[in-house]
Amino acid sequence: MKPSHIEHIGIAVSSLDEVIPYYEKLLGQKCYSIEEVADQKVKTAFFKVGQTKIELLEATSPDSPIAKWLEKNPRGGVHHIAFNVDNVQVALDECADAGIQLIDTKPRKGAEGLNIAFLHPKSTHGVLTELCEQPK
Ligand code: CMX
Repeated sequence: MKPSHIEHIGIAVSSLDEVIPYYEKLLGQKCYSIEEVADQKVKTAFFKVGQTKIELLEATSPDSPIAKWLEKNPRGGVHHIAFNVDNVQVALDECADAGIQLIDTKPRKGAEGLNIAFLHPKSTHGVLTELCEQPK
């Protein structure tokens, strides 16, 4: 697996409305998209810095991964890092062969129509890692 670039950095927040103005000021741009991803139980807000996006994540349900993470990290912060790969299924198979624990054994649909899959932080040295493939 050889990712082309960091697709996005996922940042967990308690409230998009509270945090979006900070990033708009910091990055000198308007948030270009807000999208709910029902499958992941999140609402996302996106910014772009070069090829890499900043993805703010708000929970849409108490059992969302973001709600659970915020219980332990109430101030919010970096939740995951996402790498862009050509083919998520091929990359997942390579990770499994290398003994990395997968959260998803098959790609799912994420925000912006990307194919996505997660690797478990217990086998990635504590960093929740996402693999992303652009829609064809
Ligand atoms: N980064 C690093 N470690 C994390 C973590 C994160 N984001 N989230 C949880 N963990 C750690 C916990 O600290 C805990 O470690 P310890 O056992 O040492 O205490 C361990 O993982 C288990 O955590 P948990 O609170 O019991 O949470 P769960 O097992 O229920 O779930 C995880 C953890 C990573 C499997 C789950 O959050 C998951 O499936 N994540 C992938 C999907 C996701 O995060 N979706 C939201 C983003 C969607 C998007 O980008 O569109």
